[in-house]
Amino acid sequence: MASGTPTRTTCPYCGVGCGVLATPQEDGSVAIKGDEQHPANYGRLCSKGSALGETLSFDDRLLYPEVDGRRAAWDEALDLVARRFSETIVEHGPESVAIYGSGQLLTEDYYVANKLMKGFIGAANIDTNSRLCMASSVAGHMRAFGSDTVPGTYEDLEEADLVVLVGSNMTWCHPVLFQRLLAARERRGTRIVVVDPRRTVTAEAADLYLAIAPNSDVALFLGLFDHLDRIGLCDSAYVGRHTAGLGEALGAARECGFPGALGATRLPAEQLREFYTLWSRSERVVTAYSQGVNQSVVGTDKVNAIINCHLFTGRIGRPGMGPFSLTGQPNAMGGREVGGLANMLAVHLDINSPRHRELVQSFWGSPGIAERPGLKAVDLFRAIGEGQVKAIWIMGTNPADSLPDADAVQEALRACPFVVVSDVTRTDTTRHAHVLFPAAGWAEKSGTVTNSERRISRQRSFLKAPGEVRPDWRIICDVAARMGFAEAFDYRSPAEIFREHAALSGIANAGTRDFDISACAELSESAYDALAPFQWPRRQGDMLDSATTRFFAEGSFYTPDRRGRFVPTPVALQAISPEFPLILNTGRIRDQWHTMTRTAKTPRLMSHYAESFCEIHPEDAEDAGIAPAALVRIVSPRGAAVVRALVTERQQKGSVFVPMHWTDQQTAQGRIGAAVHPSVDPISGQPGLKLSGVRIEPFDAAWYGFAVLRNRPEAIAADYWALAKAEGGWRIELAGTELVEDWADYAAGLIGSGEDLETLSYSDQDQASFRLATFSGDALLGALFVAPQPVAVSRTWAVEHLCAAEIRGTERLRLLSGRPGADQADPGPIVCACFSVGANQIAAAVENGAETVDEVGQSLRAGTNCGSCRVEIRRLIDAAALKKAV
Ligand SMILES: Nc1nc2c(c(=O)[nH]1)N[C@H]1C(S)=C(S)[C@@H](COP(=O)(O)OP(=O)(O)OC[C@H]3O[C@@H](n4cnc5c(=O)[nH]c(N)nc54)[C@H](O)[C@@H]3O)O[C@H]1N2
Ligand SMILES: Nc1nc2c(c(=O)[nH]1)N[C@H]1C(S)=C(S)[C@@H](COP(=O)(O)OP(=O)(O)OC[C@H]3O[C@@H](n4cnc5c(=O)[nH]c(N)nc54)[C@H](O)[C@@H]3O)O[C@H]1N2
Ligand code: SF4
Ligand SMILES: [Mo]
Repeated sequence: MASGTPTRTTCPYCGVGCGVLATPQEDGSVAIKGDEQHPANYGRLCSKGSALGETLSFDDRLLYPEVDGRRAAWDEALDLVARRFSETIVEHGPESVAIYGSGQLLTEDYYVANKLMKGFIGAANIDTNSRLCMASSVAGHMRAFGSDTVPGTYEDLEEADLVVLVGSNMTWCHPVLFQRLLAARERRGTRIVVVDPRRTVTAEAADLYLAIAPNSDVALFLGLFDHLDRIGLCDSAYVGRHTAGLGEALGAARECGFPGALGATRLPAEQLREFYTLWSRSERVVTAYSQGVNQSVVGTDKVNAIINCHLFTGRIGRPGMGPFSLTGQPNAMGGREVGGLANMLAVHLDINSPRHRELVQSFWGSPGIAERPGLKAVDLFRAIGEGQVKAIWIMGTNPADSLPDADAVQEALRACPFVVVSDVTRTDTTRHAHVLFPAAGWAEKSGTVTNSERRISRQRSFLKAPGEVRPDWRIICDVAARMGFAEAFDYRSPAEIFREHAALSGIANAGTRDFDISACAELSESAYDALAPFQWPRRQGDMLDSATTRFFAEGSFYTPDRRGRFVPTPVALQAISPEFPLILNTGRIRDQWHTMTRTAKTPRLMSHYAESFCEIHPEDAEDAGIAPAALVRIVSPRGAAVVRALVTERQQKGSVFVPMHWTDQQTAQGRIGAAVHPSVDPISGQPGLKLSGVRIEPFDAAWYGFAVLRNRPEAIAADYWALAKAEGGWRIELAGTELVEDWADYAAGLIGSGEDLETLSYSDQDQASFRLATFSGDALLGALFVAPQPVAVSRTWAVEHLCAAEIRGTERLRLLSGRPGADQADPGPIVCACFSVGANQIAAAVENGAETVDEVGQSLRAGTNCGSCRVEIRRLIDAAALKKAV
């Protein structure tokens, strides 16, 4: 841990699972670099990974346990949780308590949480946010393969001739893997097809973009299946030897056929034909998919519709081909391995099998084992609301924002007799906690995670834990011990837990189950410390440096007859009520991670989008009377949210898109989860987070405001606000439905006041135009701009004043006028977060002759680090070229 020594660890964000070198510096900061030896990223990092060092401050960390909102000793908090859980179980049975975990826990944390609930409490009410993320992929894999197996590897994306990205905004969500794909395209001319109802940056990088109607993926792939059959592309040797169930599945495909696919997807016929031809002619094809597939009420069918086409052509498990589920969270895969979902057991054993239950029970030496699946996330929170579940322990996830019908979730938590939350910081969920456990964060804890290609990597601590925080595995074991299970939870290190997990994976396995890492069952502490990234399986006797692994090229599925299954997937379209006629689609943006508890701490990552927004097609905006950059209210039968309108043709008519990220911590009414419907896929239990019926209406603003502030305001008096960290302070967007009487007074409340401060202000007759800047000595303390329409002040330029040591004379007046002078360039909205390069700077570089993304990079460095803004830079170059042409 000495300063200057890099620690090899793994990025805590997405499922790409990049290796990171973290080096603590003398001044207390941490230098972050990509690990060139890690096979996921070979040294690259994206904007979020690169900014990890800026998220490690302790300022808003939870440092001590709390009971009912007051600081408590560990013993008191642990005793209370153990006692309340035990009492609730005695009084109401084991199914009256629950754990809600996360794909962001480490495998070792996850393993002990699952062991406690299924093996010692004896019920299966442990579910996780992976239910919102990977459940449909898991269910689709189980139906087709008999196991939750991702057959391929990242190299397949580089060795394919065609990569189809279905419901994946890979440029922003799996950026480093996407850069690997683009590099492969440079080398071998890979064709990329993107299937997404929304024209994303990924769609713009594609060779063919299919803007399908929302949720029509099943029909798209049924049409493909039918096409493959018609042109005789069945690999009959593979199908005959290794699969079952073709007849019925093919029946469904024939029933749909080309006309069915055409009708459902609403694509032009020639585009559909082009896609089918491309797919059929490319033996090396990878169909990679993410939440546009999983987060649907027909998500499992989408997965199987894709897998069917690969089984039919035998294009699976060989280099450069296969279906590929892109995992979201850093350890969603590890969570599945330990059996963290309510319908799984452990190490890919089946909770419904008495033999498997008996294996696990005797291995654990547990008093009784869960005999049936527990409640899945959406049902679990409903059961809390209805009073069936009376004690819940939430770890490493923020359901008050991220579950659908999020207001009902908060109601349920409010009504629940006993809520425990383990987190690193305060969130919308922690405000409901009776007991709050301060968890060690990324930099302070050790263990393992598994990425999208089944690669297990070490996470290693490199900072001393602050305050009294403890790693999650330790907290769980401490509670388990106090519940009377001390012996079974007597672990001294994560290595000990990992060994047990590895040993369990080998029990009665002998190749009958995919997940087997029993070669690691005897790892010493030092071997665990030094463990290099490896892919499973690693069976007993396997070499520690065994080559890349793939599954199913020669069949050997994990069904009872070892045959893969075709699954019939009939077309089912979701009805939309006329009262809520627009489809609300939700998802991610490049620089934020989920509910922003870490990424919102860095100004760099807040500069790409500083507030939430709703992408609306121009015609829908006009129909609803919503002007660009105005505020829009999104209303569903469940709840509502208010965000900025982003009117754009990238959005197809009839749908709107809102990022999932913003919470009550950053904005007034921006929790989009409140408007999202809780309907789920009946097979996987995964909610259809990409499709909710809504209507949109203008937010009736009497005034709009924008302010830059040195200090975070204590209270914000506005019907709408969105606060973001900026270099040197904060920036805030404001709006109100009623005019403010005294703007100077209002500004003082926001910025601060005092005799030693100097204030300049300007106001108009109309009561809705006002500007004010307050200076403390030579430096800016804050500035407020108010207007009857959305405030037209360059945000980047205004924010820069917070860092200026000295602002005097005309510069002060210019700031008040809200316009940069001729000698001061306005960088424009930030495009490249790594080097803070704005759109205007890029436009100027293009004006000065830069014609390609690389040339822009040469003059500004933009796009030369993580590369995830390169598509946006391309878009700006094209726009400038178009402007020149007309
Ligand atoms: N920057 C960033 N990266 C992340 C995360 C993050 O929070 N921020 N989170 C990580 C996690 S946990 C996950 S799960 C992944 C998610 O990664 P992705 O799945 O790539 O991201 P999303 O934005 O959720 O959704 C992907 C796309 O699905 C599209 N879509 C919506 N409906 C449909 C449909 O019916 N059919 C099709 N084909 N597409 C549809 C949406 O328009 C959207 O562009 O990202 C991971 N990476
Ligand atoms: N509308 C809509 N909703 C969605 C989605 C969507 O696309 N649309 N996507 C869904 C998906 S795919 C996902 S994965 C979820 C993600 O949703 P969440 O899991 O709710 O989101 P996070 O913000 O990642 O929450 C992680 C929490 O763990 C805390 N934390 C970080 N490290 C640690 C640690 O080591 N220990 C502990 N105990 N806590 C820690 C963080 O501070 C944070 O509060 O959201 C889902 N919800
Ligand atoms: S792509 Fe980015 S977020 Fe994902 S693991 Fe790599 S550095 Fe982290
Ligand atoms: Mo996810």
